[in-house]
Amino acid sequence: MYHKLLFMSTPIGSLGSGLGGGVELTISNIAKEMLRRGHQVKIVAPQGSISSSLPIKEIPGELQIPAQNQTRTEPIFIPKNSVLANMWDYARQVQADYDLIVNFAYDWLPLYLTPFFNTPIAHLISMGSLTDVMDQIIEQIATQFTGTIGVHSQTQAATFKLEQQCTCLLNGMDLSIYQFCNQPSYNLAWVGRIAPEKGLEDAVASAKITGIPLKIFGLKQDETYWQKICQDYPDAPIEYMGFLPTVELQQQLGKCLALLVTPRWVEAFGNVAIEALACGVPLIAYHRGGLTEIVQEGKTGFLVEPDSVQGLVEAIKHLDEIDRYACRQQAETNYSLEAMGDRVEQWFQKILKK
Ligand code: HBI
Repeated sequence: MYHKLLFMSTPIGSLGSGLGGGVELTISNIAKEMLRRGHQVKIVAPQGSISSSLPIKEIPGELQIPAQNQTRTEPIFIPKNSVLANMWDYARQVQADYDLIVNFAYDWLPLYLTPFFNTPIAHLISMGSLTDVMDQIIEQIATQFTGTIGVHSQTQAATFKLEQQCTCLLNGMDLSIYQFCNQPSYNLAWVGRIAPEKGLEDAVASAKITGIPLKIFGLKQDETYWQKICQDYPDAPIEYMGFLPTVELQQQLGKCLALLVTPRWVEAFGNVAIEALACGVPLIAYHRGGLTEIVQEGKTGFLVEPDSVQGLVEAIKHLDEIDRYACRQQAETNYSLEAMGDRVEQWFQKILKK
């Protein structure tokens, strides 16, 4: 059974700009996998979106502000000539040509518009609870249109009090890009946007205490935050490796003893953790957010008490108990494009059957 699918991208940046963060990868991975399975896919995204192989309809207009920059009680902001509004006006016009519209934006408008459309709309919610206005509309649509809300983890769903009323999709990526490495060199890894909610300072502190060099990969999003870490830990053995394309990142990451995952907030999932597992790299993560559903304690890594540097240091001492190949196997079993494609296809079928 083949479907005609309209994918509505994030309005905070054009596809390929990196502004959309993890959701850019999620959209292209799911689109590629649905096309491979014989479905038709069209992606609607802000002007300037590029993709080598995916059919994109570019929409002009003012970008939306990132939800994580908003306070919990702030109202919705819709700028003049909003690209979000323009994207959904396009969807309204072409909806009859599609069996299902899939929304990847973490925004109020697409959710609010659901009852106004004839074509069913599925919403993949990409982050945990951030603002009251989003919580309210997500819970309302989850109740009114059961089964149409998708999430990446149960922990994320719990931040909206959605445990039963949503479909948990985990995530998935093209594992053929990630090479398994069984001979690590003597250093730890940390990967992510360098920003306060990611808790990099704890990984740096663990490197200082253990004396194991720490390689840091990712976009320096907050320069002052980075400077403060360098001032607070002047003699920590750290090396900033830059924001690398996936092929280079996985080459470097694969050679590390472990990936330290130190989030201060509830990460909906943990794409970088899957990338590490795919290379055979064990995880040492705070017991918080989506990571708690990824790390297989003692088998593919360790979960430690949140915000405890001592917990990280303790876990690092037990790394030789982990079989690196078990990490690769977990990625292949749960997080391949194939496995993710099955979960997404089942989600779509369930909605279309209604
Ligand atoms: N903020 N307003 C808004 N809309 C989005 O779609 C959005 C966002 N912030 C972050 C984001 N999407 C993605 O980078 C994460 O969900 C992965």
